[in-house]
Amino acid sequence: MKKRFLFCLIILLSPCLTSLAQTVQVGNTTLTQREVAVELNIPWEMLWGNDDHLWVTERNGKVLRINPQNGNQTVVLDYESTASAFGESGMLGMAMHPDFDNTPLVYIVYTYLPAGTFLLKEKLVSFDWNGTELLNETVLLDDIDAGSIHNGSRILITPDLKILMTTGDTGSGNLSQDDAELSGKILRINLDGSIPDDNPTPNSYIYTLGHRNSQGLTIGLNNQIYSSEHGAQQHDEVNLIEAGRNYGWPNVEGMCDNTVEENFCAAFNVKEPLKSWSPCPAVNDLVYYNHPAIPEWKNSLLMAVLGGLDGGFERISQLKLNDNGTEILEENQYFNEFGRLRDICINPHNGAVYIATNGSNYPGAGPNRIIEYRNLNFLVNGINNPSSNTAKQFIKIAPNPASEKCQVHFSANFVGQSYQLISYTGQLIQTGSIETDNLTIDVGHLASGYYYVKASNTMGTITQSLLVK
Ligand SMILES: [Ca+2]
Ligand SMILES: [Ca+2]
Ligand SMILES: [Ca+2]
Repeated sequence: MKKRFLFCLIILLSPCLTSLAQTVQVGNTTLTQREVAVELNIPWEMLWGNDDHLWVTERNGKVLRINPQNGNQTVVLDYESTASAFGESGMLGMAMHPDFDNTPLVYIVYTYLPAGTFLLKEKLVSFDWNGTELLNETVLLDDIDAGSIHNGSRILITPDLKILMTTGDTGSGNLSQDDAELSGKILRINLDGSIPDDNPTPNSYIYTLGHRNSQGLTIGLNNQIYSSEHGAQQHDEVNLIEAGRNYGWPNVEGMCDNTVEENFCAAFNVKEPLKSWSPCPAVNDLVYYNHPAIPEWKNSLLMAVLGGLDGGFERISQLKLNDNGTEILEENQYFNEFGRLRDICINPHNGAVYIATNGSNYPGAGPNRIIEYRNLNFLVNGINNPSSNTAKQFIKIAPNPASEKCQVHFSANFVGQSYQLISYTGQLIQTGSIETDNLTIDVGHLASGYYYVKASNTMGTITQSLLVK
């Protein structure tokens, strides 16, 4: 059942960084919406970094580090010419070393064309973080077959310091059952790129097989691993991952529920999904939520859903688990008004969630945004909003929505820079210089719709949406 939820507009009385605040009700908990950033370029992976920033891969090859308070974004890696992005390929999953303070390594998967070839490949690498940028790329595992479709790839570092990495079948389903191929699998890899001694098959990276294209991977209670997986037309899946098991593709879709599938499942140790969906809504990132800030979501998987080939299923699904995490008890759906939802992450301090939108249609039209949902009544150390006053960079727009003129208030460090007003379809509407920290912009001549103001200074770039009515 789809759960309907209420939106209400809150007239903004307090000086915070968003001009439009909407709320969403989750049972007895009220979540307040806030736009963190707009104008991203197909945000693919978004995670909460140990440095309390959002880290985002853009599929076209950049890594951004975003201040969740004010949306300031800096490019910490620009691999647009290296990570070959076409179709579904490009820069994909990312994870940080669990002891990032002492071992500042960032792990990334991206696709590439080896010199002199036209055969796309995929590799897992690490970079050093020097506080400003990612550098010193180290290859851990490369030469994995890739394609314009079905490349996975989420990565997860488990408490025993192994990397789990999903790979896709590259459009060739027969690879998924072939234990000589790394495609269509979940791989388990030491942090230095070698094969763990305790993998299910000696001298093999393969941890599980029979996957089509898994693009969600997370860890829950008792270190249980869950993945989401795209089906073909029917049977998107969420799976509980067990070492050495076969997940069926391409011989089995969804449950083992016809004679041919039952025979295959019995012969090849197939693990059925915890849940499957038909027609495919295009399931993507998974995170495990267990924070007290949203009690209704405790012990749940939150799953970003892209919407399916023809759209219509875009949402975040809350999948409530049983106490030992082995069953999905119910599904509730939220946030279905932003288009394709690719990714979700959690602020571990205040329990807020961030969702990354991938625009209205495949494979990533704008607007690509990051939106926060937070229970403002949940206090961290008795304080409601400890860092909102420390934001040193901001753009505030009022009124918003606007129909004739609006005031755009920039933080003082933008004075002397220029701003851009851009439509959600990417058209540059106007530019101007920020001569004072408070500009009046005439929007009366603009077509109704969403726009955003963008400004940069030495601290980085920030954006703020504006609705013209
Ligand atoms: Ca994520
Ligand atoms: Ca399966
Ligand atoms: Ca089936």
